[in-house]
Amino acid sequence: MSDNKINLANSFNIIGQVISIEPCGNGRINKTFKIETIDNNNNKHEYILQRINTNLFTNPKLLMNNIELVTDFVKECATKDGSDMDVLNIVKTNNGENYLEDADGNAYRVYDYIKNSKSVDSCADNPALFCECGRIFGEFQNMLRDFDASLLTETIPDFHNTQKRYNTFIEAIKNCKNIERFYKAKETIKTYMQLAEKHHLPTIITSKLRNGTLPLRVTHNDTKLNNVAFDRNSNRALAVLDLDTVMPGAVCYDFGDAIRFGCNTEDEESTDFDNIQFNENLFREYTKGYLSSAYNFLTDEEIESLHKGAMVMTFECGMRFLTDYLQDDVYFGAKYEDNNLNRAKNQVTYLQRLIEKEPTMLDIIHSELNDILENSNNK
Ligand code: GN1
Ligand code: MG
Repeated sequence: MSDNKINLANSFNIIGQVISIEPCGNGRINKTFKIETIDNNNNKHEYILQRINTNLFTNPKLLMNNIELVTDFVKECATKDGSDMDVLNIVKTNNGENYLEDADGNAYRVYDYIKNSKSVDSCADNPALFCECGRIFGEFQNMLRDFDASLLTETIPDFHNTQKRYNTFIEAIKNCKNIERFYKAKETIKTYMQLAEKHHLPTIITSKLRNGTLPLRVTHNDTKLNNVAFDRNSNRALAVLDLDTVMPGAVCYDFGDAIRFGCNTEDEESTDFDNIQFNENLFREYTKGYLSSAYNFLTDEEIESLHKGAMVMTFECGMRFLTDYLQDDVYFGAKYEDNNLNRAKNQVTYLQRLIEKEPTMLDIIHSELNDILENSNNK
């Protein structure tokens, strides 16, 4: 534990003496640590310390302003609705700021650690966890229904504008200076381009947002399973984490990104492409949980768009990995030379499985919705 980190932790309004600061979580963007402290009465306290990636989030002030607005709003909703949802709580600096900028321009923030919580990267062995994950993301969207989106800064403009992402991808292909990488990626690039054209993936959601078929809402935009805190004992979903990308968006982005990450039988980092399948059972669980808390505010068009969101988010994320590969890993970074190419191959293999399962996904969505409607009518 370096003195620097201890000093950093002590610049925030934490209780007690720091006893440990350890790296935690699997986020790709920010660096995350868990702080443990002990107070004079021997009580332990836990916090999360994060270094904000200011290469992407170039304006941490506006980013933290967004997070403060959203967490305050959700806290109020949870109290009003009698919900047991826990909400990230920003620990202010000793000067009362919601983040700290050091002399080198690095930005840090601290949250209370969600009490008695754990995070999970897969729920293949415990499908009920994924139902919980869906329920809490549905509830989160539901709470943000009346939030005034004009108060939010777009922290990363056009984050899920798949059409723009596609244009950037095409530009990256044209401008790629790394010839070796270009040739290694050629077949994968071709597959992405063919699927884009055949299934209209770059425009299928963006065009519906533009013409008003799908409403623009406030969404989370990064709904990976590991962005939910679960109760260590009961496995109930306690809180939604990683609020950096809460921005205007389509509900199917959130549904879709959760399915992209959670229903792939292989991890995002896996290179065992032949083993990549769509886990139908987990899809049913997520859909059940999500619709239970979201069905009463979704429009028919939104319900019909959910499975498309899974395809579009997988396409988009894979394409972002591939773009990054062509641009020498400037965004996501890489643990080894072809990491981003392999991530892109993983995603495109999974995308093909999702496309095959389109009718199955739609059937499950309809049957889960019918069950919920029947149950609510019988009450
Ligand atoms: C990043 O930070 P993390 O790991 O939750 C990325 C997401 C990608 C994801 C892929 C701000 O999320 O958009 O889907 O990696 N977040 C940002 O694993 O770009
Ligand atoms: Mg995250």
